Amino acid sequence: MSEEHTLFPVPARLLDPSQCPEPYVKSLEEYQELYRQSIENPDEFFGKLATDLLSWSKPFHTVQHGGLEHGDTAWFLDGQLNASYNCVDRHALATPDKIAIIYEADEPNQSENITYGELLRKVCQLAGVLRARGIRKGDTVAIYMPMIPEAIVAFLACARIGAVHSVIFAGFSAEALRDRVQDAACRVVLTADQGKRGGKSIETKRIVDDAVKSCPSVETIIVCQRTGADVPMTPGRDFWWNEETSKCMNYLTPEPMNSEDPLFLLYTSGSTGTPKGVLHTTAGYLLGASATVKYVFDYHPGDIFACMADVGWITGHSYIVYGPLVLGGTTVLFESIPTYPNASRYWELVAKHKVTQFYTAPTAIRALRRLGDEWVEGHDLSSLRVLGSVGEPINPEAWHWYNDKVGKGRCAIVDTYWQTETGSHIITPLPGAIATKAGSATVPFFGIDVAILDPVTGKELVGNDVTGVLAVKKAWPSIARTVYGNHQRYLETYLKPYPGYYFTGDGASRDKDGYIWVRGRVDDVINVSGHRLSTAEIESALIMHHSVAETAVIGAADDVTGQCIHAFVCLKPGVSKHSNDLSKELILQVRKVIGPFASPKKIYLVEDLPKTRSGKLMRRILRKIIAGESDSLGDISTLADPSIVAILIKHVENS
Ligand code: 6R9
Repeated sequence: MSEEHTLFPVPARLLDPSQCPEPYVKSLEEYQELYRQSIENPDEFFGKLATDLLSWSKPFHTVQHGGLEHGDTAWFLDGQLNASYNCVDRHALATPDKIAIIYEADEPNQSENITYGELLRKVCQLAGVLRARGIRKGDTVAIYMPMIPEAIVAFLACARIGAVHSVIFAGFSAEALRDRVQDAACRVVLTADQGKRGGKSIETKRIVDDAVKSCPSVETIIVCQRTGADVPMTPGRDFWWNEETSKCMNYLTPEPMNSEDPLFLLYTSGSTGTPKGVLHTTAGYLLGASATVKYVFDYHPGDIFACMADVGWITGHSYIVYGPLVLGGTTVLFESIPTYPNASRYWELVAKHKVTQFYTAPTAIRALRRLGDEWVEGHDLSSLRVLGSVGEPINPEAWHWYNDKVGKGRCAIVDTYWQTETGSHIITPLPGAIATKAGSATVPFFGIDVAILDPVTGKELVGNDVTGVLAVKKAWPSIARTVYGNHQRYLETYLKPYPGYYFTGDGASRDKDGYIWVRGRVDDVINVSGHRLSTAEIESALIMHHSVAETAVIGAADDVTGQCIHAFVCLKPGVSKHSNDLSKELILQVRKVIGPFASPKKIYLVEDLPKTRSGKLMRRILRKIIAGESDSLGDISTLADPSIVAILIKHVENS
């Protein structure tokens, strides 16, 4: 039977009160009733949720205003709150000795626990440093840090004083960092001397130094000592984290923020070459992140939540930092990689810290599955209740392996579909309520009015058994409010393609049982190991190389990384294709401009690219050639030079 027809019921163990805490939502009927309320009466539903989950220094009067039609969504108007108060103070007051962060360092024997009491002091002190450097509400602060507890402290210190943080994934190159710091005119960069990952050192501070050479907005760099390496410090600009924080008071009053005040920016890739700073605001975002930790991960007091993402991506923002901490939970911060020192690392981590919710990406699951079951066997994984997947569609083989070998058939698998722009999960099962299917993100979360649209007419495809593009009909609390400095781009990317809807950029089907299957991007965004990249961004990196005349980047299927990058490159006249190192140089070029995670897997040095007579590149043809579907290229008569196709096919076959 195909995966589409096989339903996996909620594991009986989760509904047995002698084995597990009672799930917040316990049956399909209960989910359906709550979902109905959330759609029919969102003011009441989200008004109550926001009062239950968040602490307000001034209550809100209006639950929601504006929406998708005009791109002016606003939630919890007139309310005031502070994210760091919600994540730290109130828990530090109630349970100061409770562990907030379990830091699982690169070397397994260097773990460290941080209590809510300690976290409050660290956050206040760093907030004091930022204040002393002149940072005020609304200023932008860049965070370029390895996966160490101070990274979380950095998020919360910014939030405490109302500064807008912009975290840049520490795998980005100096040039990529520079562009993002410039775009938001960040005044401070919070960083570390070096990073540590899989036993290797990363020259974090040197990358920052390189980047800020052309960032006149940067006045201050605060450097945390991760390894104690000797790094250059520029007097008057660079300061040691510990020296500065030790001069600050243990307490600093949190700045009261309006619900709609910005909390952070996070750059993500779209269809064009320049990344956009997606902006999230305070109350709606915090509500989305915490409500999904509560309901989607069924997080109960005492649970140990382990999200394996990097804090540099949205998954880290919502499910390492804000979601678990708003709930007063314990979050695991994992600095290493799944295969260091060996492929049991994840499972040792689960056993050591008695993890209850574990969250990773299909690419990691596939890579570990390939290495063999022996790495999972023999570890005590009995604490696990919920296993999450995120970042890309999960293929059934990986889903089954996760369910059988890791979950032993006793855990709920939650395949959570969402995006940087959605802030929190929008399509996902709930552990105690929704039977799953291998590869389907299943059903919409509360308040998400999902629509599948005909891509051409934009008409909503109602009923089941339909395929089209995935959209949402109504604004929800954690939807991004704008693109930093470019509201027009926000409207054009998300709201104008299908007026009245939020457009996700993904294709999807709703099967005959009403389950949603997300198929992947329908735009020029590619997904490599769950990292979102735009083809245009990689193309513009390649074109900066002096030998390159023209290029076309394509996402090709890959067994481990989901997609990988193939680049077709036409060289400038006079440049020899046979220079041995040119392909290597081009790969280095991409690493330099974007970062190692964007490296092309294959480079084809070709004479020409398939273009229409009007000069439009036909990527579809390149995609088909790479997929080995040269026999179904479709109509190629519109090409300026159809003979190029046979040449390209030969080229790809021979390489
Ligand atoms: C959270 C995150 C978003 C894109 C999204 C889609 C893909 C994420 C998925 C999934 C199928 C899932 N995606 N989760 N596709 N099933 N469970 O990854 O955010 O980096 O912005 O990427 O990732 O294509 O549009 P982001």
